[in-house]
Amino acid sequence: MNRLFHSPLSPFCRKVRLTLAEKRIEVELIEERYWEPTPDFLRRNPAGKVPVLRLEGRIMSESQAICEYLDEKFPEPALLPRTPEGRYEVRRLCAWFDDKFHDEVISKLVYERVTKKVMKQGYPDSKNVKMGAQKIKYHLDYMAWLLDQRRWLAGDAMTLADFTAAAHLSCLDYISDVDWNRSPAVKDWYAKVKSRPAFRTLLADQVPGFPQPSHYADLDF
Ligand SMILES: N[C@@H](CCC(=O)N[C@@H](CS)C(=O)NCC(=O)O)C(=O)O
Repeated sequence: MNRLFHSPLSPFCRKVRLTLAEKRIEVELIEERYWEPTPDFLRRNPAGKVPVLRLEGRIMSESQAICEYLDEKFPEPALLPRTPEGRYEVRRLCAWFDDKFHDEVISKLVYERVTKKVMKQGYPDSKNVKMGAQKIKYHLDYMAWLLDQRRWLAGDAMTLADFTAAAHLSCLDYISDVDWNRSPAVKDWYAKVKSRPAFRTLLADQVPGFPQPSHYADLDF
């Protein structure tokens, strides 16, 4: 049985879930409390991080490596362009969201508001929350600037860059931390990604102690 060891509000896990679903690869989702690592979990990934994918007997970690592997192994529908230039731009934007966006926004909002509580690590630090709420504006404006020139984030076709960005934004949307009125272009883009069948798995998520807001699963938000 194929399995994804994951955590519901991890953007890295969400990016892999979107890629698997887009390629119609069925997996059993197993929730991993990565902050209380078991010997089995560390055997699967000595780095002690989720996601971990078990696919056809192979154990894999690191979301970008997993998604690129899946795209090579199951080429349709393609999530990376054919040209080196196109692939470069997708990888650049995946790194933008997985590194910069994660550090400046996710770790300041999702970590402070949700992860800390789940891990019993105390209360949100309001300085960090304020900083994250400030920084997300810059990122939404950058996305709006990209979408002013392109149909999708990395070009004229939907790619892994869109799934990566949407995976991160969807975690924030779960805690109502995205101002969708800031840019109609970003809102339209998110609506397009959100309405794909692959997105359904994310819309069904329920995090104990954090009820899903009503707009979260609404395709007409
Ligand atoms: N570069 C990794 C990052 C994965 C990651 O940081 N996952 C977090 C959950 S969102 C985690 O497992 N953190 C545990 C730790 O850092 O010890 C990837 O893309 O898969």
